[in-house]
Amino acid sequence: LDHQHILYGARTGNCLRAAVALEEAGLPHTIRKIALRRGEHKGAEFLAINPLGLVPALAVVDDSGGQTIITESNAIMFYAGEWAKDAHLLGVDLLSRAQVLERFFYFLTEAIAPSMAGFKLGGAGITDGARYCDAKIAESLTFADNFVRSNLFMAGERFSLADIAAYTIIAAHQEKLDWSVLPSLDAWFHRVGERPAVQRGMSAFN
Ligand SMILES: N[C@@H](CCC(=O)N[C@@H](CS)C(=O)NCC(=O)O)C(=O)O
Repeated sequence: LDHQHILYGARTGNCLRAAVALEEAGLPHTIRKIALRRGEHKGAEFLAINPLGLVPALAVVDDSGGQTIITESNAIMFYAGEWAKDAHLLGVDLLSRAQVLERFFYFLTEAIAPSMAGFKLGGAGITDGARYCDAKIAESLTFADNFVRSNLFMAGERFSLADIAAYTIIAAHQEKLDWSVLPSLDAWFHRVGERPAVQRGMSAFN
């Protein structure tokens, strides 16, 4: 069964995580940029794809032209991970999968969710709240140095969805971290940043 994949998005953390996951999975897709600044995501054409008016959205188009839309960046990441069994983005067995999920949800709940909250607080003029979120994110990311002290990657010796979640949020906050005390995280950040699929995904919406 041949499916065509179209990723709708913009250069934001949620879209980049989805784009990197598709690239690491080796899942062929086309990119369709949505101009957030022009409000394209609130226009009728995009609302027909995602009525929430949010990116990313992945269209899975079948041979007869019917399409299924997957929204939520993390659902798109799991789709990519399941699609490419050989890429082992979700671990290789029950235990390694649990370890991938443990680290994936660490970055999602301890850094990415606070980052979304901070962004919204900042937009609402609640700058103390935004600053508090930023401090929490820096603390969580600093702790992550421990995760890669004796492993190549966040959930062990294999690259996984946990590394993708970590990489995009760390890239967004890299100027707020004291890298002099994060030697393992620094080495990991370069290791991941050198992956061609990560580079392609990170520049998908340029
Ligand atoms: N929970 C969603 C959040 C999606 C989301 O908030 N997307 C942002 C860009 S990162 C967006 O479309 N913002 C436009 C708006 O809020 O008007 C996900 O993880 O995909």
